[in-house]
Amino acid sequence: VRRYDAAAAQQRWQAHWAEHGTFTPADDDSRERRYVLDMFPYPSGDLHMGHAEAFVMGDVVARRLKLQGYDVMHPIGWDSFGLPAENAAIQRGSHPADWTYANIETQARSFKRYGLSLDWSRRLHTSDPEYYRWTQWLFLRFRERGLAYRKDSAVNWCPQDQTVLANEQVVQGLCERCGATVTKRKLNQWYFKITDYADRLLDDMAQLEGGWPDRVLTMQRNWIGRSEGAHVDFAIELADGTRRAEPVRVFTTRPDTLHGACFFVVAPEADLAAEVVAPEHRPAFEAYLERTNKATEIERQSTDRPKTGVFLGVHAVNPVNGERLPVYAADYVLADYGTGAVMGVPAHDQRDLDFARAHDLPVRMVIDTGEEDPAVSGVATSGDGTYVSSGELDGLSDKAAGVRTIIEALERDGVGSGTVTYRLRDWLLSRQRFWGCPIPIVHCPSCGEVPVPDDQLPVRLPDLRGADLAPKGTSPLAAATDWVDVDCPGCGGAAKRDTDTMDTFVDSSWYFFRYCSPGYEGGPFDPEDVRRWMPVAQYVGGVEHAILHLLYMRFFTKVLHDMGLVDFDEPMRRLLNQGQVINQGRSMSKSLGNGVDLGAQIDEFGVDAIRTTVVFAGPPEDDIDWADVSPAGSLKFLQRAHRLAADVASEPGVDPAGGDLALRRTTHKTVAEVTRLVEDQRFNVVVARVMELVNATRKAIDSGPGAADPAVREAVEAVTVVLSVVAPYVTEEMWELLGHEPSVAEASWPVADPALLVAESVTCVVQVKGKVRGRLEVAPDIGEDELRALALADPGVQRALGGAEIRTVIVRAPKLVSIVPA
Ligand code: ANZ
Ligand code: ZN
Repeated sequence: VRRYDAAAAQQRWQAHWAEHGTFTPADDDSRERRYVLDMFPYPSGDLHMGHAEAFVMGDVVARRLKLQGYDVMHPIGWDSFGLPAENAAIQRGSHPADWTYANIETQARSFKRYGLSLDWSRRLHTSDPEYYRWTQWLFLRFRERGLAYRKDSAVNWCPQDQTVLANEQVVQGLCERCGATVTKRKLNQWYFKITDYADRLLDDMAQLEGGWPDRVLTMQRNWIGRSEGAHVDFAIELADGTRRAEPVRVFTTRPDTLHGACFFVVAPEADLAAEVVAPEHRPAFEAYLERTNKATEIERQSTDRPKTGVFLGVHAVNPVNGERLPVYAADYVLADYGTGAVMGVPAHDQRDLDFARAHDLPVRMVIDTGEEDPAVSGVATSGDGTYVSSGELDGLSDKAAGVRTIIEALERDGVGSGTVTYRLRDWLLSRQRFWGCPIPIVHCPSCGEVPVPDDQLPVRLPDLRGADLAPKGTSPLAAATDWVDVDCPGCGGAAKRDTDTMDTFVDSSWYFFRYCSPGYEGGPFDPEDVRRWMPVAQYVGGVEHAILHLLYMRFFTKVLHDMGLVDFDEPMRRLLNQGQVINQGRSMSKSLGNGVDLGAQIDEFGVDAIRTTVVFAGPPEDDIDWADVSPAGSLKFLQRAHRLAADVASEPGVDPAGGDLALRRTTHKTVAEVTRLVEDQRFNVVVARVMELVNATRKAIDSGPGAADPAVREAVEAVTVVLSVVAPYVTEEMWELLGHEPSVAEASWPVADPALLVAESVTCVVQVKGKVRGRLEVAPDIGEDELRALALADPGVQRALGGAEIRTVIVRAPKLVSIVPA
C-alpha cells in the first residue's frame, strides 16, 4: 500500500492546480457566485503561525462553497505600502520597494505551498502604480464631494516614527506600531470627512447583525459614540466688564440640569481659553497649559485623577436664569469633543462634583432623587427624580419630559437647541512618510490647491534610491526637488506637489472592489463586475481591525454608493474574526523564545497536518495554544484516512444502496451534520465528525462487511470530499486512489439521504385483553419501563381500558406489551 507522502503530494498538486486554473472562477453565469475574502497581508517577513490560522479559515469557507456548486472568487493581494517597509529599508540602507517585493515573493510561495484555493490571476499590490493610480483617483472624487479637505489642527504625533497618527492608531496614548508615547502637534493636514457618515455607519449596522460578531459591532458603535443632547449658548462677561461678541456654546447630554450649573469649564488648549483669560490670570493659565500639553490622553481621561484647573477671571451667563458662573480651564474637558466647553453641574455629574469640591465651588441639586444631597455625600446623582429649583421644570418627574421641556424653552428663546454629538473624528490621512500613495494635489501660489488631472495619474513616487529616508518631521518627498517642482496644472506657473502620502488604510479601504476587475483601465473597478460578485459573502481577518479598517472600508463603500458606482452600502455580509496562535499560554515573541516557525512545522508534519491541527484546535474565533495541540496526531489521522482510500481503491464502485445499512446511516448522519456545522463555522467539530466516520469505516473494513462493501466506498468518498476543505493535498491523493479524475476540489459536496437519517425503529404491538389496541414506533433498544409508560399512554389503549384498574402488564421489549385489566 502506498503511504501518503506529504512533501511529494504538495509539489504535485500545487502544480496541478496552477496548470488547470482550478481556483479561477468561471464567471460565466453558469453557477451562482460567491466571493470569499481574506484580509490581505502586509508583506512583513514570511508567513507565520498567525497567517496559518487566518488563511485556513477562509480557505475552508471557499473550498466548501466551491464543492457546494458555487462559482467562488477567493483572491489574494498585498497591502504593500507602509511603515514596516520604510523602517526596514532605513535600517538596511535599502529601498522600501526592494524589501517589499522580495517579501511578497516569499509570502506568495508560502501561500501556494499552504494549499490555499486562491485565484492568483487577480493578485494586486497597493504599492503598484497601476493600483495607486486609482487610490489617487478616488481621493480626487472624495475631494470633489467635499469629503477630503485640509485643516490646521493639533494632531497625534509619534516622536519615534516622526509621523502623524490617526486617533485609531493611538492605543492608550501609545503609537500602535512602535509603542512610543504619542504627543500633540499643530499641522496642516488632509482629512476625510467620515463624520458626515456617522449616522449611516451606525444605522446600517442593522444589516450586519447576525453576520458580524457582536463584539465588533459594539466596538464600532462605541467608537462612533453617538450622544443625544443639546447645545446651549452662554454669554461671556470679560474681565473688563464687556461681553464677548459671540456667546460660547456647550454640548450637554443633560440639558435638563441647566439650572444646576454652578461653574463653566473650557479645555485649556482650546483657543477660547487663551482668548478670554483675564490679564492677571494669564501667567497661571499659561503654566497650567504647559503642564496639560505634557499629559498624555490616558492620564487626562482617567477618572480617579485629581481634578486640576485654573480660574480664568471671567464669567459665563446661564441663559435660563442669568446667573454668573466662574469660568475655569481644566484638563478633564477635552478640546476635541463636543465644543470643548462644558457647563459644570456638580450635583449630577461626578467629574463636575470632584472639580467643585477641589475648588470650593457651590453644589446645587436640581433633581431630587430621594438620595442624599450630593453636596453632602460627595456622590453625584444621575437617576430620575423630581425637578427642583428648575423654573418651568419644577414638578416634572421624568428625565425625558425634563429634556424635552428645556429644549423647547431653549429653542423658543434662541439660546440653544437639541443636537447630536459623536465621538468619531474626521479621518486624518496625511502621513509624512515616503512609502505611501502620493496625494495628487499641486500647491500653486496663484491657484491654491490644484488637483492633478485624471489623465496625469498616477502621480508616481520618485525613485529616491539612495536618499536618506530617515524621518525628520517633514515628508522625505520634500527632498526630491525635481519631483516636487512642477508646472501648475491650472495656470502653468511654478508650483509644488503635495509631499505627504496617504495613510495605508486608504489603500485597504477599496482593494476588495479592485479584485472584481483586476487590470480594469476605465476606473478603480468595473461596476458591472462588482455588481456580479459583491457584496462579499465571507470576510475573514483579525479582530485587531474591528475599528480601523472595518470602519474605513464601510465608509468608502457608502461614498461609492453615493457616487452611483455600487448599488449596496455594506460590502461584507459575514465577518469571521479568527483567534491567534499562542504558545505555552503566551503570545509568541522573540524575547520569550516561544516562537513556533510555520515553515519548520510544515517541513516536519506537512501542510495538511498543520492545517488540520489549526482547524481542529477549537472554534475558529478562539486562540490556539500550540503547546496543547498535536500536529503528529493530526498526521496520524490523515494517514488513517488515506489508508481507507488505499483499501477501497481496488474495489469497483457499485451502487451503495445494497451496502451495509449501519455504516450507510453513520455516513449520512455525518454528512447532514457536517453540512450544518460548516455553515455555522464550527469547523473544529467538522473535523471531529470526520474522525468518527473514519473510525467507523475502519471498523467496517476490518471487522464488518469489508472493503468491498459499497457502503464502505460511499463512506470513504464522503470522508475525502468533506476533509478536502481542511486537508487539500492528502484528499487529492485519496480522490485519485478512489479512481476519480482530479481534482477533488471540483467534486460535489455529499448530500445526505433523508431516508437514512430517520433513526431506526421497530413496531411494538400493544394488546389489551389479548386484542391489538395500539401500535408504537419505538427504538430497538427501548427500556421496559419507558415502553410500559408509552403503551399505557396510548389513546387507543386508554379507550379500550375505559378507566378500568390494571392487574398485570407484560412487557416484551421492544415488540410487545400486553395489558390485563382487573
Ligand atoms: C452637563 C451635564 C450634567 C453633563 C450632568 C452630564 C451630566 P457623552 O455622554 O460622553 O457624550 N462633556 C461635554 N463635552 C465635553 C468635553 N469636551 N470634555 C469632557 N466632558 C465633556 O458626555 C457628554 C457629557 O460630557 C456632557 O453632558 C458634558 O457634561 C460632558 F448631570 O453637561 B454634561
Ligand atoms: Zn496655478
